[in-house]
Amino acid sequence: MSPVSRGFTGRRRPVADASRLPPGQYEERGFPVLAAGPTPHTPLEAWSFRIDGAVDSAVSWTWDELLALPAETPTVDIHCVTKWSKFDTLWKGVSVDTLLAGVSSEAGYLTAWSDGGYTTNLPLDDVTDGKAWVAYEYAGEPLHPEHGGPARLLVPHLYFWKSAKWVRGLTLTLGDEPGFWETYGYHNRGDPWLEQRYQGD
Ligand SMILES: Nc1nc2c(c(=O)[nH]1)N[C@H]1C(S)=C(S)[C@@H](COP(=O)(O)O)O[C@H]1N2
Ligand SMILES: [Mo]
Repeated sequence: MSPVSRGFTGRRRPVADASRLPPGQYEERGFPVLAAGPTPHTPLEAWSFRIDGAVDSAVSWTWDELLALPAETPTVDIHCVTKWSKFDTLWKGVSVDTLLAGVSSEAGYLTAWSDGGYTTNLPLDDVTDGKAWVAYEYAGEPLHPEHGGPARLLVPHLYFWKSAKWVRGLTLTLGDEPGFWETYGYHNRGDPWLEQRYQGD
């Protein structure tokens, strides 16, 4: 008589759409905070975003200049390597395509770097063609400092460690140079659908 919910125990509720859950992940309805260090607090007057490295000439934007660029409002699912996934997160930010539009480069990769020293590496192909943003709003509010405000990288199709919080720039590189977690054994690319959690996966 009473319906049995098979396969679900404890506080984990049934997944609304299991086909959106990559292998080994569970659906999280809260928004966990994960960081390897303390939350930096850079004043917006001192904030800038810079694209440099293997480029013909570096470009940078002040906070006001970033906000003046055309923005997008992606709704995306996010997947943390610690196994939580969160569906339908709503962001506002500038597409990396827009930031790279005036940049001429032979680079195949980039290192995103952040206030506080965090870095993560990505193939250029994983941040172009509408796949990544520099996001400064979450759920209609300015991005909370704990979640990477004033601005973070958002690369939702890869594990969330690639979405560098407090991001300040992208350094383009000719070769793939491991970032913070990648140096500690995490996978270089981190596709959640291929369960690329650690080197060798
Ligand atoms: N600067 C910085 N960005 C970071 C991290 C970090 O430690 N420092 N952690 C990464 C990891 S492992 C995850 S899962 C997400 C967590 O983002 P959240 O705290 O908004 O959930 O941020 C990523 N970006
Ligand atoms: Mo993570």
